[in-house]
Amino acid sequence: MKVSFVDEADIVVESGSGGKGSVHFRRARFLPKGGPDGGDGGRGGDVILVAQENLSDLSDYLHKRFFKAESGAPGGRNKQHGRDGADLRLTVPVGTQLFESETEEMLCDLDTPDMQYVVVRGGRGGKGNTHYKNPVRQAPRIAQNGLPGRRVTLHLVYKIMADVGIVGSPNAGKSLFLSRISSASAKVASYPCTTQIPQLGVYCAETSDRFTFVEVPALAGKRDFLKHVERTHLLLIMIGLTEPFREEEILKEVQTHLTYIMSYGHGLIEKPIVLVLNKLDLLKGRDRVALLIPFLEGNTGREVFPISALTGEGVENLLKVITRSCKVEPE
Ligand SMILES: Nc1nc2c(ncn2[C@@H]2O[C@H](COP(=O)(O)OP(=O)(O)OP(=O)(O)O)[C@@H](O)[C@H]2O)c(=O)[nH]1
Ligand SMILES: [Mg+2]
Repeated sequence: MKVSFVDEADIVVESGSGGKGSVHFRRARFLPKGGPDGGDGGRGGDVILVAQENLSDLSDYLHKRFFKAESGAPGGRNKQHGRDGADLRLTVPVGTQLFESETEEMLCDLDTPDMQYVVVRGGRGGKGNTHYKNPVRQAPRIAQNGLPGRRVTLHLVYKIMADVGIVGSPNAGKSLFLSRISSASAKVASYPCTTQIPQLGVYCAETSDRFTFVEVPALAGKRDFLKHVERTHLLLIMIGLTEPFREEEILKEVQTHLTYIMSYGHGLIEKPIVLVLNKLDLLKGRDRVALLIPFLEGNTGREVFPISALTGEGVENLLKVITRSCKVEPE
């Protein structure tokens, strides 16, 4: 199982320089003073970032930080054009945003597979001396240098592409729920904060629609993982119910999550958010849950769904609501 997850990286990219134009004169037998025939230099390579589907984080950019495209070759004799430098294509996971570090401006959001962005264009090749011949200058000894490549420092931020975000309390049963509805194999364990990095699972509905769920580490975690639910259509806040519980304490727990989501900003609090009370199977009677639901709904204005990730009770109903909500609000 992958234990590290790199969702931000800083890299420096540089396009290739253009090749030099050539100073050369035609040489042939019986032609002592041939005219200029120096070719142009080749164009430098571009640096292009490409969104690739099978990548799951930015760990490729953890150690190597500097990337340069190939420069163009110089022009040659006989008007030979120098070879163009090869473009440098750097792959990043789908969902990576590119920022120019200096200005903090977002250059591109690579949010669809195979989407590309040319960060810097290669320098133009220099002109060979053939271009400088004119009626008064028959033997130009000058040519142009290629233009230098451009260097840019980029800040990359990977934000997972998913339809539904699962946040909530440690040990609430988020991973068990995820593995119940998808083929994800997120580790499930009876201690808090088992999940240290975001976990993805794809739920295939009967209608053959597919929805991607992401579990982010419980909010008690050290790092801020909420960026990975920014792109979702819907958030689940999951709470594990264990007896004995007090209604006010559950409400407080829910409000802590809502406050955290609100203070994160980025419009998260405006998304549809539903509350999921898990571990229903552990409760002796259902009477108190029947009272807890309207109590929470009344105090938070959010819909509440009781489920058991273990037995599956209530899960189907919850999934119906989720799929409906995701289909109504496609981005
Ligand atoms: N009885 C019962 N146990 C559950 C249920 N859901 C989860 N559990 C148990 O609760 C513990 C925590 O489950 P996880 O799925 O790891 O919880 P989590 O929310 O992902 O936890 P962290 O990743 O550590 O925050 C495990 O021992 C699960 O077996 C449930 O519906 N009923
Ligand atoms: Mg977990």
